Amino acid sequence: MRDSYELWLSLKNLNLLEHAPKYWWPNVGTFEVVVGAILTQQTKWKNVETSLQNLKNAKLLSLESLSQTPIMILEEMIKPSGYYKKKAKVLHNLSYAILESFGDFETFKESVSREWLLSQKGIGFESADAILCYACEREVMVVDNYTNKMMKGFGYEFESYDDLQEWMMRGIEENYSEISKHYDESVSFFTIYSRFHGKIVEYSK
Ligand code: 39A
Repeated sequence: MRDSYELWLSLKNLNLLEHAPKYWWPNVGTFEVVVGAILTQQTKWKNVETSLQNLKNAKLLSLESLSQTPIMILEEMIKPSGYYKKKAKVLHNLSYAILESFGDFETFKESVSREWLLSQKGIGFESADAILCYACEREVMVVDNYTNKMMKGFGYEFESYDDLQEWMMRGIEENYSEISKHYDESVSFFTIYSRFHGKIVEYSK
């Protein structure tokens, strides 16, 4: 494989996202994605869906509620997605920090930086980029263990998360005109990156 465009093309031909939401992650652009990005660490997506539903049923799936609800209650709600004590603290602290630094979710979406996210306890590269891409609709591609494993299978090894991400995004940027031929209307990098990551996850599963 020469570049990430070749991988994109092979995966695109498999129609892996036929039944998925437009940008693969459900409810893109909402606070729910921030919560999902934390809960999905080291667990299956099915478990994340159960925890999200618990929070929704209890009317706790909002910035204000998560920052005010006692951590013990959050722990009960998110138990299905594992590491619930750590994740409840991260969710509580992150919600509080978003409100304190940005005032509301819309302002957070428009102005948060990767550096700000990475400076929050419990947020690593993958969670930060998932929030930037799927919650804030930025032109960022998430790379994860699945991406790393897949690339290893093709004989590529990367020294860091950022090196792998740079390689994945460069192949798309350099072949944008070829990629755009697969779409009727002009396609955004946000659309390509959000779906490309989704295709890698769905294929790997
Ligand atoms: N591992 C995952 C997922 N698997 C997922 N979906 C399926 C929809 N999302 C959104 C995040 N992480």
